[in-house]
Amino acid sequence: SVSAESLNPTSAGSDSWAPPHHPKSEDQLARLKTAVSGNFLFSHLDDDQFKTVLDALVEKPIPAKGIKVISQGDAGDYFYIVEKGHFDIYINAAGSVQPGPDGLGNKVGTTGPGGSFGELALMYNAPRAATVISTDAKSTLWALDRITFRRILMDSAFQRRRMYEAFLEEVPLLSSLKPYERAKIADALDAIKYPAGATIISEGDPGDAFYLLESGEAEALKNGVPVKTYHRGDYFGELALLDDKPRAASIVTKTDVKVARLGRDGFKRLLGPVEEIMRRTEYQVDASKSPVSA
Ligand code: 1OR
Repeated sequence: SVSAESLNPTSAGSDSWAPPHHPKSEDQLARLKTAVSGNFLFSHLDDDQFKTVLDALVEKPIPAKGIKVISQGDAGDYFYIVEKGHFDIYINAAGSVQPGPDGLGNKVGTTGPGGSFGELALMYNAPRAATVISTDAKSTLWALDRITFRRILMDSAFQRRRMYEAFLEEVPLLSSLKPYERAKIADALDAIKYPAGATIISEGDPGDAFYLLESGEAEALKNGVPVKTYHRGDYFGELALLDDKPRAASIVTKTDVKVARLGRDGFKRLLGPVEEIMRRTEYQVDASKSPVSA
């Protein structure tokens, strides 16, 4: 309720700031909900926060390809969520003649539906780190103003990025990724704790998530027989997601365990660059030797 909100110092009601409210049609609301459903920065919001952010977002049609939504070096004003269309990201290294269209620099990435960009300048009060340009004839973005972003979305994103930064740097699988790519993974992770003797994955089940082991020890069992032990920095649960197969083994904890869980969507979207590494460590189906050990 309104009165309860104004008593809560962390909520939007504690000072003169009132979040913007941009009314939306049913159609807009439905499209917006779909666009944010795949965005990890939204998955940790409570109902009130979620509603505040939905109200504050503004639809921004991008009517052509080649439109610069963000220019590197500018001050940050909005954070953007992609509903439709694709956008290329360019980074111009200071002080050199730049390749790319209009000397924009090197293309460092692309983002599309469900993705987002423009958070860095708002989080760090820094100039825009990259230029972002539309590549489709028609795109649709949703823009969130800087203040609502900072008040509602930023805390959890910051905490998560900071919490996981050191750990993700230590994970051998992710060592080839850029820090920014690891930050995006941090946004998408959920921390889960298990006591000793718990089953994290059951052989034969369909796969819905990938796991990084943060602390403790777990083992993989095939038909009840231990085949592999996992420690900090190891990962499991990738096979069922890579090839849409049932879980090939059970994973059971040997001690208290903390894992970072990445859902199927995040796995597909964020771990593409290391897919080959995961496939290279493919397990021997032939059980004459003990399977891959760490
Ligand atoms: P911003 O507010 O600085 C530009 O505005 C946005 O481009 C930035 O937030 C990010 O949301 C997005 N490095 C920096 N910014 C990137 C990168 C990136 N990719 C997307 N953005 N990369 C590192 C390159 C060394 C690319 C990593 C794949």
